[in-house]
Amino acid sequence: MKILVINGPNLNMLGIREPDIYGRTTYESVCGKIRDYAAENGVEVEIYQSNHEGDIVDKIQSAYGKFDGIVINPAAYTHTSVAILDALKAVSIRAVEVHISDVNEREPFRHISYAGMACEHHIIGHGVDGYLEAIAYLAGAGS
Ligand code: CA2
Repeated sequence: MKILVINGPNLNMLGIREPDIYGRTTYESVCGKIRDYAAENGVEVEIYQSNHEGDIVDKIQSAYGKFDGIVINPAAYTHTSVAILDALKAVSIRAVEVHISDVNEREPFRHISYAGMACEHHIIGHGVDGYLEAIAYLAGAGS
């Protein structure tokens, strides 16, 4: 099974600022955890991060026919991007939405998720372990 993990804007800053919200694990460490977990579970994983909406759309489109699942944390684009929602719908790859923080307990503008409307499962507020739970879900369910 091949899973593409996509992270949106500023997630490359993890562990550097706002540790009270996003924890102290750096982005590189999160990527390491994801790679280790995937290898232990026989999953092939590619991790992608971009600060640019169109690049994320391009990456989702390029996954068509190549990946069995997408784990996506669109970060701030979660709450604004119909383009990312449409791209996820267009490729029709099983997708899981991850948020490190509990967006539903934060500002009202974080309560809407466009990308989430194309995802079959949502892991919200479980910290960076949410990425591993998402991989476990995709690898376990329907594989
Ligand atoms: O909780 C999440 O995973 C979010 O997707 C993170 C986004 C935020 O806009 C969403 O509402 C919820 C923000 C990612 C920015 O990450 C930072 C990391 C370190 C320092 C500052 C921002």
